[in-house]
Amino acid sequence: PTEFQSAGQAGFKALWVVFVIMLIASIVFTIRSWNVPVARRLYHVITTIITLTAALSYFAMASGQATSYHCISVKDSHKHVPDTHHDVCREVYWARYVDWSITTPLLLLDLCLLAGIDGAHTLMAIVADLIMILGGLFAAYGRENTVQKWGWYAIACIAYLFVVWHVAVHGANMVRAKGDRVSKLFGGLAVLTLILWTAYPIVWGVADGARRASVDTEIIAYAILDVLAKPVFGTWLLLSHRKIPETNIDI
Ligand code: RET
Repeated sequence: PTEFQSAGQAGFKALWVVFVIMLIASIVFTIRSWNVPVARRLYHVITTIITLTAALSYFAMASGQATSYHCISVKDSHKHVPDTHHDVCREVYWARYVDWSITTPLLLLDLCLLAGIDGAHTLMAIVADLIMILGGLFAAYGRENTVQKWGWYAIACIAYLFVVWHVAVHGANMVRAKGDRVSKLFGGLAVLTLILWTAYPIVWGVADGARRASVDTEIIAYAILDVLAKPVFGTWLLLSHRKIPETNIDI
């Protein structure tokens, strides 16, 4: 007997709601970018691209695209029939990985520009980030519940630690040169980012990996995280840097 795990009413509703939120955020960020000094307009452009990309990705998911069933063989839990398996076919929204591979490097770029991190470390952080996201994609389509799937998951988690090191640890050292006000803003945004980003692999492990949470629960969990990591993060950054001229970008 094959078990199918797919989105229901609640899931679709959440996808449409986040689509609208991302669209509104993109419009507001665009309008606000018009009267920002050129030296700081890049933050607005980057952040608008982030929410716009998410809006498109959510449109694809909400309209029923960008998903495919992925089946894995799971051992039956009945103790008296120890050697039987059944297939669990679950909807995997691959649009998320397209979205994340565009938006997470841009989120890091926002933080790197703010902290004044050099080009070498910025590029390394972005490459580690791409390995993390694409590792997650390979893990999501890993064939069995074994080395292939969880090996990619482990590689992605190690890449995530590189991201944290390059951006949070190195960034905290670099930002001091920009003074107290930028340091405080960077510290706040970095802590928010660290907490939110760490939740993603946990949701993934329970939902996509172990298949212990329903597809609707997964959609809602990612929806909350995405709204906090994109429009809320973006609003915080774009409102704060206006009052701090030391956040000017040199490129
Ligand atoms: C995966 C699974 C593999 C291990 C790790 C992951 C981390 C994902 C992260 C995603 C962040 C997404 C954001 C989206 C924007 O709103 C790919 C789930 C470590 C950190 C911030």
